[in-house]
Amino acid sequence: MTKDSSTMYNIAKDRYGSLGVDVEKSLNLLKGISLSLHCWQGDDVGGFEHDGATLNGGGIQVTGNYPGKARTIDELRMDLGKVYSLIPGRHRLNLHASYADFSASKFVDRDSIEPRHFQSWLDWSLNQELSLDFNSTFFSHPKAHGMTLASKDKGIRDFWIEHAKRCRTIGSYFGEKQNSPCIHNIWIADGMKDIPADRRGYREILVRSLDEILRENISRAYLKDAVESKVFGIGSESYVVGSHEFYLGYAATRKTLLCLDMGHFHPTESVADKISSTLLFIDEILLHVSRGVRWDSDHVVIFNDDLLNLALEIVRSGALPKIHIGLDFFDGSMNRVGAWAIGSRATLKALLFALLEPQEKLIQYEDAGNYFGRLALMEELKSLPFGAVWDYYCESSGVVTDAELIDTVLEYEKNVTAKRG
Ligand code: RNT
Ligand code: ZN
Repeated sequence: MTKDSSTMYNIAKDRYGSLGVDVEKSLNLLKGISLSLHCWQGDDVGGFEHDGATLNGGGIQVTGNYPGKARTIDELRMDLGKVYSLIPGRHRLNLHASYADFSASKFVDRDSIEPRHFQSWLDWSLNQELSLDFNSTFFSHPKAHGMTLASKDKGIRDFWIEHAKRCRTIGSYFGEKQNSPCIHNIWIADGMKDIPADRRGYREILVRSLDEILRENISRAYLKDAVESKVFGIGSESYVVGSHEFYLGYAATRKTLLCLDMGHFHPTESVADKISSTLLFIDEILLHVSRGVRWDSDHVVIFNDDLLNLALEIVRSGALPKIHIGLDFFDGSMNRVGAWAIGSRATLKALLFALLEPQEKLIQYEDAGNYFGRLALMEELKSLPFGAVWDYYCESSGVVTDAELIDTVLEYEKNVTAKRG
C-alpha cells in the first residue's frame, strides 16, 4: 500500500461514512462474493474435443483472431491462473462439457462422458481452491445443426437428453468432492430463422425432454440445475423454443434455478428489474453477466449502466446468497486474458459501487415522498471517491490496480501468449 493510496482511502472512508456507509463492512461483503468465471473466454468457446479446432456453430459465433488463444487444456489453465491473479477475491470456474480432458482415455462423444473425463479439472480446481460449475454443451457438434432437446427426431433428442443427464452426474460429482453445490446450466439454441408453423409443438417436446433430464433426484447439496432463455440468436431470429416465458414457467414449476443472461433480452429490457420479481417465485437465480451489442449477446463486460443497475439490484434485493453470478462473454479480437480481467473486475467494481450505496437514507427519502432527495443523492454518489476504495481493495487483496492492469497483461502476452503459434 502506498502512502498516497491509503490517504485517499481514508478520505473516501470518511466521505462515505458521513452518509452512513460503513466502507469496511462493504469490503467484507464484497470479499465474500464469488464470481463464476467462464472457461470459454480463453479459447473462443473452442473446447478440447478436437485438436485445436474452434468449431462454433449451433448458435455460438465468436469473431476475431487475436494471437495467443489457449490451444490446450494446460494453456487454458495457465491463462486462468493469470486471470485469477488479476482479480481480487476467491472465485469459481464455470466449465462447459466440451472442455473434457481425453488425454488419459479414449475420446467419447457427448452422450458418453463421465466424471473421469473431468477428473483433471477437478484435481486442478481443488488444488487452486476453486469450486466448479458446469454446463451441458448443446452446440459445436454435428448433432446440433438443427434442434437438440426440442428436436422432433427421437434419435437426436435422446442423444442430447443422455448428454445432459451425464452432465448432471458430472456436476454432482464436482459438488460432492468440492463441498459446494455445482450449478449446472442448460442453454440450447433451438429455434427457427423464419416463422414456424408449430411453435407449440417444439415447446411441448422441450418440456418433456427437460423433465426426463431432471427425473433423477440429485441432492441440492451437490447440484443445482438452471435453465437459460434467449430472445433470439443468429439463425433463430423468428423463434426461440426456450424463450423467457417458457423457462420462467418451467423453473417456477420444476423448482430449478432460472438463468438470466444480460444479453438475452430486448435491448431496453432491464435484467436488473427482473431480480426482485423472479425471486418471489423462484428460490435462486443464476446470472450470466454479459453485454449485448446489436445482434451479439456476449461482448466483454464493462462498467456501464446496465451492469451498475444489475449490481445495485443484487445488493438492494438483500438476496445475495440466492444469486449466483456467472460471467458469459467472449471476444477473439483482443488479448483474451485482458478481456477476462476487464469483465471480471468491472463486475466486482459494480458490486462495490452498489455495496457503498447508503440504502437506508435512500429508502427514507423514498418513503417520505422526497423523490428529489432520492434522485439527488443517487447523483451525488456517482462522483464520490469510489475509485480510491476500489484501488485500496485491489492493493490489500494483493492484485494490481486498474492503472497497473494494462502493463501486467501485456507482459504476460509478451512472455507467454505471444509465443504461441
Ligand atoms: C449463448 C448463451 C450461453 C453461452 C455459453 C457458452 O447465447 O449465453 O450461456 O454463452 O453457454
Ligand atoms: Zn449465457
